Amino acid sequence: MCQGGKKEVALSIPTLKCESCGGKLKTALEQVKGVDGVRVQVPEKRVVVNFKPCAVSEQQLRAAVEHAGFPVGAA
Ligand SMILES: [Cu+2]
Repeated sequence: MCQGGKKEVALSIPTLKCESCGGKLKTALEQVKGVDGVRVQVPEKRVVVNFKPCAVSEQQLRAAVEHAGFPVGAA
């Protein structure tokens, strides 16, 4: 059972420089089970992810971003 809500996290992506990178990142995150929504904000160099914390952890989201080739920055 997957109950108990939704969470939102903003990850800082220092190497996010254009919409093309953003598209790749969005696609990678949308494939992760438990992810409900992805908003890529290129000017702010960050991605905001809505997810179900019972299905996927913030750590797993970071790993997915890094696996896609984008190191996650601090805060
Ligand atoms: Cu790019």
